[in-house]
Amino acid sequence: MAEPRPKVWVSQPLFDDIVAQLDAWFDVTRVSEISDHAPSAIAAALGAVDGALVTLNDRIGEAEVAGATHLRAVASVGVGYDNLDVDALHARGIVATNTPGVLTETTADFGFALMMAAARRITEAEHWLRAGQWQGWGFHKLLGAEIHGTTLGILGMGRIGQGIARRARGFGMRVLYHNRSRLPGDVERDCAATYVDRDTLLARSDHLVLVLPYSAASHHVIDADALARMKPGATLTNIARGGLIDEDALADALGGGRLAAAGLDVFEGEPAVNPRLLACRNVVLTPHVASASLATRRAMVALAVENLVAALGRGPDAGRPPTPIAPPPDAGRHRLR
Ligand code: 8YV
Repeated sequence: MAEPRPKVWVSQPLFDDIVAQLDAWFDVTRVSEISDHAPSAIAAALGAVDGALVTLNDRIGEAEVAGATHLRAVASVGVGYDNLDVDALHARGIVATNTPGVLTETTADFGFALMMAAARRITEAEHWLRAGQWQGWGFHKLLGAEIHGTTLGILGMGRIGQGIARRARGFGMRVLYHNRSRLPGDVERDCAATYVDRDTLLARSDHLVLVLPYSAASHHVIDADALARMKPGATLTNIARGGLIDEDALADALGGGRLAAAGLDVFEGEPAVNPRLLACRNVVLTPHVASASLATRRAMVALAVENLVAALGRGPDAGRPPTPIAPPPDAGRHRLR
C-alpha cells in the first residue's frame, strides 16, 4: 500500500501558482482569506498536519505545538521570525525555516526611501498640497532635514543594514553602525561603514535606521532614554519590528521637536497603530510593506515552499531545507502576543 501523503496547512492566501507546487507532494489545506488566527485555531490546524506554511501574523509557541504530534516543519514567509518560538519548535524536533536573502535589496530600497521621505517631509507635503493649502510660494514652507553629506546610523548590520549602507555611499553620507558583533574588515570596507558603540551611534547619527531582529533582548531598544541621547533634529526610521521602539516615548520626542521626523513601517500592535503617532504630522507611516515588491514577495513564498518540501523529506533537497533557522543565543525568549 502506498505511503499516505503528508498533510500541510497554508495559513494565509499567498500566491496560488507557487503554493500549488505543494500539491505535488502533500495534501494541502489552504486558508482562502487573510486571517488573524486565534491561538486555539492555530493549535487545531497544526494538530492535524505534518507541516505548515505561515507568515508573521501566525504566532507559534509552545502552546500551539503542544498537541501537534505529527508536525515536523514550519516554514515562515519572512526573514524576521519573532512569530516563532524557535526553541519550543526545536525541542520537539520541528524544523523551522525563514526566507533570508531574497528580500534584502528590496527591503533596503524601502528603508532608504522611508528615511528620505521622513527627512524631506514628502508625505506631509503631498497631504498639504492635496488639502488645497498651496496658495502660492512660501519659501520657508516644509523645510526638511538634509540627507546628502550627513551621517547615517544603522542599528543592526545584517544583510539589509549592509544594503542600506551601500546605498548611502551614493548620497555621500558617512555611515556608522552598531551590531551585536562587529563585521569583518572586508565587509566594513565594502559598506564604507564604521563600527561604534550604541551611545555614539545615537549621539552622532543625523538619520538612524533600525534593522535589527526583534527579541526580548531588543524590546524597546529605542526608549525615552535612547531618544534623549539622539542628536537633536535627527530622524528615526524603523523597518524591522514595531516592538523595538517605545512608541509613546517616540510620540513625545516627535511632538516636542526633539526629533525632526520618523519613518515607520512596523508597529508594536500592528495592524493597530498608536493613535498618538497617527496624530503626529512629522511621521511617515506605512503598513509593513518594506519587502512588498511583487517579484520579492513571490521569491519569499517560493523559498518558503522549497523549505517546506525539503524539510518534509521530499524533492531534490529532501532533508536539507535551504534556509533553516539556527536559533540565536537569546532565542526562546521571543515575546509572543
Ligand atoms: C514580510 C518582514 O512582509 O521578512 C520580514 O521579516 O517583516 C516582511 O518582509 C513578512 O515577514 C511576511 O510574513
